[in-house]
Amino acid sequence: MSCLLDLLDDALIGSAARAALEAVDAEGAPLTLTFGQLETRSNCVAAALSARGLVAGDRLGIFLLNRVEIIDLWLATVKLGLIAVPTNVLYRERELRHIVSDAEPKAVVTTPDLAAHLPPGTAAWNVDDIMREARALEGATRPIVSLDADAPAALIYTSGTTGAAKGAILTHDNFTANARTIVEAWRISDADRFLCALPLFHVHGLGNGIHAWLASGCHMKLVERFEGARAESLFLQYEPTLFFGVPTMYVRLLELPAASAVAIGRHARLFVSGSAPLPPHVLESFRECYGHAILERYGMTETLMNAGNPYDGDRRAGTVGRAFRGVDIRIRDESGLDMPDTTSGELWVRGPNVCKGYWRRADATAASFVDGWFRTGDLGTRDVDGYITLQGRRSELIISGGFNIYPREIEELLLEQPGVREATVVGVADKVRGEVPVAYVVSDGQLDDQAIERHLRSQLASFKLPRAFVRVDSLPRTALGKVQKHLLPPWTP
Ligand code: MCA
Ligand code: AMP
Repeated sequence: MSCLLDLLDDALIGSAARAALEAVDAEGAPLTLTFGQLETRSNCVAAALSARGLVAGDRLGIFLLNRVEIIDLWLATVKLGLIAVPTNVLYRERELRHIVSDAEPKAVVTTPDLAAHLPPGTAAWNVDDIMREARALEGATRPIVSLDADAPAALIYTSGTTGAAKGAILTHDNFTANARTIVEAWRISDADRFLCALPLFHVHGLGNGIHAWLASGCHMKLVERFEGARAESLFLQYEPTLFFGVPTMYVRLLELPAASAVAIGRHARLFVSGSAPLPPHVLESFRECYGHAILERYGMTETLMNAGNPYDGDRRAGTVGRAFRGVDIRIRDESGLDMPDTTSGELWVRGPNVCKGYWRRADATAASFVDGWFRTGDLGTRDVDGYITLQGRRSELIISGGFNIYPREIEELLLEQPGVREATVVGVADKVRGEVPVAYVVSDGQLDDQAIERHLRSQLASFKLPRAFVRVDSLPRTALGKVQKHLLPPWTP
């Protein structure tokens, strides 16, 4: 068991003079930092947070676009033993209210424009104020805090089938184990140049991206977000050797001119995909255009990384590869009995990567953890040679561009609308995003689509907005009243 700093100190202290990071500052000016500068900046930020009264175990919300200050704040929370609560910047007041009331952060660090989305009464701290205070504390040394490897480092909210998000309690040891696993499995070294375009409020960007960078001491370029239109110049200028993306990003990369793809592929060493299924045709087209087989892996907020295709050997399209070293994966039936190879069942996971449970949700924790195993809710099979193929989920989760959408949350909002008698939401295949949500509505009479859309937009992150509102006379239901979503009339754009 180890604390995150044990892992990160090789770079922060051991490689202090090395160039670590290229990003832009709050004004958009280029900024380069060494590992040593990251160490001293985060000491000052830790001192500023301490001066504001934060102590180990306090929760601190981080509600920011990908700015370099997230890294300072994250390292400061790690050093102080705080529990960070990184929050999706696309969330709106309703979604944030739940997280803030559940995690009870002492404060949420944000910017004035994003603060406007926080529920009234939230203690919002302006990130620029914190940074100003940190600069005034120049020379601050590391706080002296005795840290336990089993202590929570972050609460990351992930939706449940009820639509109410639950905070997965990720410990120092969870993050450390995960970083060691992927650095070893993907041979990440200080010779790498890592392009990070993933949002840092999810474990893909934070637990894999930031930690793989700091644990390996490689160079990272952090961009605010992935944009298809800017991807070509970004890749050609930075010449990354390493890229982590969601499938939507690879679909966008396939839109680049052939010569650029070849040039990008020539500099690259490894492309990794996760968070949603990578369509086999994307893997094949990418191999043809970029000369690399994307390495697909499988993870979850609650478990960090579970399985991956091999670095050497067959990266098999449509599979998520084998369990990582140190991670046990079993495929079991409803009663918890192991299924034979090639037979479908639910994936149960055990290992140092698995979170401690859900924050203040003993019921949900008890439902998901059985004798030290975590029930993922993902369905799949394992081949005789260990390769796992995911086949969907027990729940109705929709994954759009790598962001999760629970139909129930949208359905509940639709049912509050005047004139909506019944509503259901399904995921419809989409070439770019993988899936998009589409609503089916039974109405009492006239419905104003635009008014409904405006209302939903004010209540939900933009990626959850249904692509269409399809009118139906009734919803197909089982004798017990459950909606049979597969029997709904197909919708095409
Ligand atoms: C999208 N938008 C964003 C971001 N992404 N805003 C801020 N930061 C972002 N990262 C907004 C846009 O402003 C726009 O808003 C809308 O979303 C659609 O953007 P667009 O560029 O048209 O979309 P796209 O080309 O389809 O690309 C979207 C994307 C994005 C960049 C691929 O979906 C994305 O960043 N996905 C990553 C999700 C992720 O990291 N998941 C990891 C979960 P508007 O509609 O208002 O104009 S962790 C996980 O699943 C497990 C553990 C795992 O295995 O990793
Ligand atoms: P999250 O709740 O955001 O942590 O998303 C985790 C879920 O994303 C998993 O339970 C899977 O259903 C899905 N997922 C992650 N990686 C993959 C992958 N490579 N292929 C298919 N689904 C994936």
